[in-house]
Amino acid sequence: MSGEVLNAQDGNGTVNRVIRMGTRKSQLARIQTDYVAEKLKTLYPDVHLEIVAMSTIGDKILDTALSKIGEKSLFTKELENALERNEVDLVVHSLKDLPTTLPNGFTIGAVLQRESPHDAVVLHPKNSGLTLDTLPDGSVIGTSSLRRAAQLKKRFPHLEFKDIRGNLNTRLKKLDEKEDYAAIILAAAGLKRMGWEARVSQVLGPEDCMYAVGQGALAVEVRARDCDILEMVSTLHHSETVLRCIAERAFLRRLEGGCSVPVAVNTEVKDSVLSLTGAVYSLDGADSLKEAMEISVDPGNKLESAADIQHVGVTAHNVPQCAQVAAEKLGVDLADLLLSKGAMEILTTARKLNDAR
Ligand code: DPM
Repeated sequence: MSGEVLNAQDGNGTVNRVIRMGTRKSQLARIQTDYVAEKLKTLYPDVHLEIVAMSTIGDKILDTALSKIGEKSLFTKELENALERNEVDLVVHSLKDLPTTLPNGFTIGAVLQRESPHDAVVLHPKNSGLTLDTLPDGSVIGTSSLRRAAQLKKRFPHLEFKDIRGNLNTRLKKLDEKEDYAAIILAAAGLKRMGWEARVSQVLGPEDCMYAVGQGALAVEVRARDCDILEMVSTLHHSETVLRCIAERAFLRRLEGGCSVPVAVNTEVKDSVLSLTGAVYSLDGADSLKEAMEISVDPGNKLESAADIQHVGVTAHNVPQCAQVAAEKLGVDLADLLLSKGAMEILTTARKLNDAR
């Protein structure tokens, strides 16, 4: 694999490898990739990094709600093609944009420490000082996330919800320069990375809006067989984030959910106990199922495990296998509990209604 990439010997006989990092062209994607590049540069000063930016389907189709495009891996396919053709060696993604089942031959080689996973309210400047509670009746909130709309419709029945698409810059512009939206909902993590924290008027806690699977965490996708790169990026793993995200992704995978279903989670690790709250919603939030479970992720808690296996697409040799097995089991068990209470009916109806919109 490494034979495909430029290798150069320097005077000391150490290998100066050129690592090509693939990224989407959006400003957020560039910022995220630069962030990972900085981390790698610090850890491996001899490695030469090159950044290759490309457009994806998700970037090209800007007028349709994400959940309506009906194409899996909206933001990832072109980048994976480049990875497969050895045009790049790794790709930095927002973990929440990565499907729970990756195409054969790829793996998530690093999950970095999570930023705030919560959603945030960004107000039209004229509404400064207001909250979702105090916005006038009929105020229009912009979001194309079925998950956000479902939870917030139920919690704030006086508000109305409308799709809004485009990258973060486009959305903020649509909010500020028109009168179409009273506020928009965005991930706090993305806003922070863009340096727009000052625009956050309200961060939504789990009682208002639980977050999406993987939200706030960065992931590095690599070729599963590229051991050199896999080992290199594995030093970026953040154990607690890895375990939380394995549980969340296992939950979503068991529910057969993609990026377009109203599924939300909340996770926490405390005293070696991983807890997961998971919920599914009808499109208007009127129907919902929510349950919570926890499991010990103490490395002393020996659960049977096969060595060297991926957990919902994640390869993390340096995180205790038994803890990863436990995290995956937690996600699957919680999904099974919700399924036994009728979660599939709620999701199937939501999917049908969304397709018919
Ligand atoms: C996914 C969703 C959205 C993105 C659906 C959801 C939001 C779509 C929308 C799966 N991916 O959250 O329920 O608001 O119309 C996305 C963002 C980030 C990663 C932007 C955002 C940045 C935060 C992060 C789009 N993907 O959610 O505000 O790294 O988690």
